[in-house]
Amino acid sequence: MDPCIVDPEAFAQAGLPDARPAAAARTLLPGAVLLSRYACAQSEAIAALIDRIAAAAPFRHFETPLRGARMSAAMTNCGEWGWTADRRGYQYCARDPDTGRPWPAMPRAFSDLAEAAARAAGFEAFHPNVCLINRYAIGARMGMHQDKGEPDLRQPIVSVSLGCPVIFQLGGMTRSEPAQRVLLEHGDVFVFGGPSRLRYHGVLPLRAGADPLFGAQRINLTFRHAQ
Ligand SMILES: O=C(O)CCC(=O)C(=O)O
Ligand SMILES: [Mn+2]
Repeated sequence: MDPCIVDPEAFAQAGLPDARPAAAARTLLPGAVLLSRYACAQSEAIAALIDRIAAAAPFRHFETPLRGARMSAAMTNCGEWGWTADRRGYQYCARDPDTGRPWPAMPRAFSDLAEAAARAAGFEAFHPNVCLINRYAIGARMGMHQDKGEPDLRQPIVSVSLGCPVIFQLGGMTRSEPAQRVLLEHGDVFVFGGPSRLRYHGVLPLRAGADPLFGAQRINLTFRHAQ
């Protein structure tokens, strides 16, 4: 084996932190940048913070306007605002509709990570005030959609993947344009803004697997500036 390539299994078995160096930023399309393994070093701290957030604002499967169907990913939020869905539509709310309480504050470690990733992808001055946390069980997916509910489209979206790998679909500005498939693995951070800010995107059903830290699921943190 090439001595520069670290076997992730060996690290997991030895119980050592994943010390693989982050690959260079890869621009997939103008404004769409993949930072491979960028969040690996923080993943245990992030997992603990997600547990605290979910204790105050539990994961739930939002109902949608599509004849009352529920999202297949379970969701919660932290930050000043939270993304929500119900039969009437999609909206940002300052309070968790299930508990009536404000969403848990966004941990500094989260906003620091998201801002640094945005800078690494070429977006200065990103100020996330929402972190939507998506939890995918095996088989859960997210259909093609645009993130267009945020008034300031100069601010990018920063998307952190943890746990089981998934195929992300990166499409065009219309639903019918063909999408490229991108493998998102544990620790990968995908940033899309500028000319890619309104690209359609989604994830294919999560395939069976087991991550050493997150088990048979995938977590996605989607940082946005809303309102
Ligand atoms: O899970 C992902 O990678 C994408 C999530 C997403 O697009 C969203 O929450 O709007
Ligand atoms: Mn999205």
